[in-house]
Amino acid sequence: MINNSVLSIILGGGQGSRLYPLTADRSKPAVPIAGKYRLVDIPISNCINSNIKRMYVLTQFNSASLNQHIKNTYHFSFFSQAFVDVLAAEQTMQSDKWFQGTADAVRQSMHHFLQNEFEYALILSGDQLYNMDFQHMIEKHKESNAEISIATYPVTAKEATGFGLLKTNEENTITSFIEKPDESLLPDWTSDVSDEMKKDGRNYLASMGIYIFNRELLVELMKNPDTIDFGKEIIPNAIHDHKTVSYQYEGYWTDIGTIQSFFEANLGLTDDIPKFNLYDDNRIYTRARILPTSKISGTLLNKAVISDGCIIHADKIERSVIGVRSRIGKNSVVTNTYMMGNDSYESLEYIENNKIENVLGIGDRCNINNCILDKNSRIGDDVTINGGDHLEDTEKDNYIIKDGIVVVRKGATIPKGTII
Ligand code: ADQ
Ligand code: ADP
Repeated sequence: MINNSVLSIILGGGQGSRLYPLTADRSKPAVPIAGKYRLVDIPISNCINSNIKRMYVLTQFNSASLNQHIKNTYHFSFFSQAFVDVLAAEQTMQSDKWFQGTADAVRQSMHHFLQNEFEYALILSGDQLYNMDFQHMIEKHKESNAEISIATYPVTAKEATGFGLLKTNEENTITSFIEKPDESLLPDWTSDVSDEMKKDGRNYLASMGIYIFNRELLVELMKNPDTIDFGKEIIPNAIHDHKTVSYQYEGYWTDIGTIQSFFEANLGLTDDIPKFNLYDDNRIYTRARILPTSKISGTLLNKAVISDGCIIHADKIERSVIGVRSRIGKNSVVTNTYMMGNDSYESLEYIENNKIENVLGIGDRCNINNCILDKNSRIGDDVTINGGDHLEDTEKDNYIIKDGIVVVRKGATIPKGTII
């Protein structure tokens, strides 16, 4: 039975500038993660696992790959009311129709939501890695007679300035809220957390950007066109007039909105016991591609996550995530790298007939370290890419360097012999 009282709204991304160049020509929810998924699969799967099966994904671009992915992945029975619909900002970047912020995105799409029956709107961020049972949060919301619930997570002082912070009373009602406070204000914002959290220095209660709103309240709050963001305006104003409770989450949760956090979250999947566990009955759904198994020859694999359909001859792959249909040539060494893989294969015949010098994937005798290789990129033979703090932020036609991570653009070629 599908839950008809909850409608899910997934905030699929602003202009995606922090994830540039991965968002250069695709919308943020379509960014590939973990070798075979896309960012949007995480919140959608959490909803499906929580038996919430009516979802809207709000995004700035209506990219072909996002629509194709959603259309090809989330098939529901003809008789079901379940759906995943993408709603994109309707005009160009220059136009003021562009979603100005999270609340504005919801406001501009409100007429679509109101065509559905629902009592509670579950508003989710599209760029977070976590596994959460939303039903439990909804039960707590109902039990406490709240009008708004905010999922919260204890964080350290170092992390705290990047989040909305809040304080609660004994009943978990939120009494004050500040969006991304200045460091100097932090001493006023500590919370009473469990001993275990205290031990880790996680003394601040952060908003996870996951909200439940009662339908009528959301309609009312969206009437004020001056409110642009949930964190900046809606929540700080609403807590004074409407019962807003904190739902403290205990599991693993991380924001993957920047190149660095995106990179670390992906490589974290190679840990012996990853914090985000894909090896679980709580499935993360994605498109079934029906690819052959991976073929690996003469390669030392250590902490490697290898997706389907790869052809690998490398000497070594270590602490790396290798995406679907990846090809890696002889005597190459790949470390600390997220290779997203390819959309299609390049046959030997095609390579020969077209005299392709830099074939899809990584060539022979390459050394690739601290790198993100976007899809369909070509790393020629004898290329060395050694990312790290010694490299300055750079922007080139075929790659960029951000926080020491070398990001090779989608479809770009790094010609043979290049040293970065
Ligand atoms: P941020 O993550 O910094 O803080 P924001 O950039 O507004 O907030 O993003 C929230 C979500 O909405 C993200 O998934 C983002 O991609 C998406 N988004 C942003 N602008 C959008 C737009 N114009 N249209 C569609 N989607 C858009 C928020 C809260 C904090 C909280 C953190 C937790 O404001 O209080 O602590 O989330 O990560
Ligand atoms: P992305 O946003 O991932 O970079 P694109 O907009 O290029 O992707 O679209 C990629 C989508 O098209 C994927 O779903 C991929 O599987 C599909 N695709 C691309 N090329 C082919 C192909 N030759 N055969 C089948 N599917 C393809």
